[in-house]
Amino acid sequence: MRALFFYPQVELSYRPMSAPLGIMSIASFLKANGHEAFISTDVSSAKRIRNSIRQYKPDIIGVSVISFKFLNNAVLISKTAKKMDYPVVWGGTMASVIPRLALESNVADFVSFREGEQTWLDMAEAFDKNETFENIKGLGFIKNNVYVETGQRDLMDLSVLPKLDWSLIDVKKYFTASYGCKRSVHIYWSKGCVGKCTFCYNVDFNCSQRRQRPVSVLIEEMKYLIETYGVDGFEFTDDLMFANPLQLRELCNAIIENDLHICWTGYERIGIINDPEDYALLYKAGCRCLMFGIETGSKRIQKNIHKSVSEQKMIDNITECAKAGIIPLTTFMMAFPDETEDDVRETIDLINKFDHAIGVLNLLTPQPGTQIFDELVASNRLKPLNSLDQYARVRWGDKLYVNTSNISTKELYAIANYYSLKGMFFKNDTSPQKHFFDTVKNVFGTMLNKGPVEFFKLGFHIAYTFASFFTLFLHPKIRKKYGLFFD
Ligand code: B12
Ligand code: SF4
Repeated sequence: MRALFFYPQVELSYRPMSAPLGIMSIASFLKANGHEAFISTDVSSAKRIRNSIRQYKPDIIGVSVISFKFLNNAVLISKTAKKMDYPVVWGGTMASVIPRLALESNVADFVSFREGEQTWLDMAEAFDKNETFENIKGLGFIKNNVYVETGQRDLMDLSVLPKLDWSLIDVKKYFTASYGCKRSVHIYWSKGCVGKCTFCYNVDFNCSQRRQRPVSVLIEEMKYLIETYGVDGFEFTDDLMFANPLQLRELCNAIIENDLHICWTGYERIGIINDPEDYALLYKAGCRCLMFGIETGSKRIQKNIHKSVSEQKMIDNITECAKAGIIPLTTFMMAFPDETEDDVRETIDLINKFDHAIGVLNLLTPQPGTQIFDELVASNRLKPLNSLDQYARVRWGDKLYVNTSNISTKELYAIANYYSLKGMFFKNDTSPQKHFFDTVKNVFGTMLNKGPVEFFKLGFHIAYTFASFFTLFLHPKIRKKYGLFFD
């Protein structure tokens, strides 16, 4: 079977997209098992999509829909492919949580749930034998106007996966400048996280489990990227880099022993790396930034969202991380259901305690497929959207889509704007100015690559977003109430 996978584009995104790791993994697995697979990212118009389909002459088309911002382009790809009479399969983190909408809108013939490697291999084998897909686990489809799901698949043992085949994409297109390196690409070692946070996709999508690829496979892949494309850094997309210190030592020692000389970033949980020597080892292996999802300073909210961590552990871990020379990036959230002024003040107090860490504050966007979303729907506080178009219009993360906290939306925006500005200009001892100028350089580099029309659209979007941060100064009372001042 010949499969062609499309990776949709996100409108108005200044960040270079990450390499399409999900469909690369599926395509590499298919190829290793004797099938043909290709990836197209040439998706900016129906004409280009048609050209890709004509070029690769696939038997079946897959579309990766990993976040809501992909939706408009994913719909264009699917409609174009279906007009040419190709069967279309949607998959990815977002497709998995709204399968019926995709199927009922007639943009997909099948939706594949959760990880797609084994499901695609089963589909390829069924295709070659001229059999139906209807008995293959992990799929949703509509038959005789009735929605059918074929049952959940077990999570895969990642050691059976081959090395990712990076020749499937134009690697240089995905280079970003990141914490000390100029040609960094996204990569993954593990899938999933052991956490049970009520706002996170992991609990359902990865059944709160973390699985990893063999370190030898990862190192081989990194070496190949360094030697073939001159890659000098990696951004790990793993939700939880290390579930225990042994995993940390295994990876760091392998990087050091293989003389990779790279810099890299990753996501970690508070309370797992406690030994200063482990932070020193991380630095020696090239780790330059670790992102810690702290979320809230309120014990009450911590309990509600199933993410309880002691404040002393947070302070200890972040201090040790910074001492080792690794930038600790701390992320916080506000606008949780029933969050009160006191909860918000506790979070602000906590952010202010980490003056050697870069703090990012996001407002909660309840996502389908998470416990928080289901609870809000069950209690009639949130209405699920009922079309792909509505989902595509939500400004995920940028604007509040629903506010179920006890704080006014105006106050939440003011606090979020304050931390956005603080993160950019008013920083501390980890050289945020450099961080800011690196970001500006990245943004302009990416904008210039997009061509004149996108350049102006994107320029306007960035200027608008940037200007909106300054609306903070229109609210002196809120600034005074929460102490939102710059030193
Ligand atoms: C890298 C990343 C980004 C990057 C780049 C994203 C991009 N568009 O290229 C950045 C940082 C820019 C980003 C931004 C955002 N992201 Co993001 N991101 C990720 C991250 C960390 C890694 C994705 C990845 O490569 N995973 C590794 C591969 C191997 O796994 P995978 O992609 O899931 O693929 C597997 C399956 O999904 C499935 N599959 C995937 N594609 C397909 C296709 C077919 C046809 C089939 C059958 C199966 C299939 O099989 C694959 C192999 O097992 C994920 C979390 C995660 N760890 O996955 C979040 C994640 C995808 N992001 C998410 C979100 C919400 C966002 C934002 C909207 C956040 C915001 N508020 O702005 C923005 C969206 C902007 C955008 N540009 O898309 C959510 C999506 C949730 C959801 N249910 O839709 C995730 C899951 C994070 C989370 N904690 O909730 N993101
Ligand atoms: S710790 Fe992070 S990745 Fe893990 S479940 Fe919680 S929010 Fe998700």
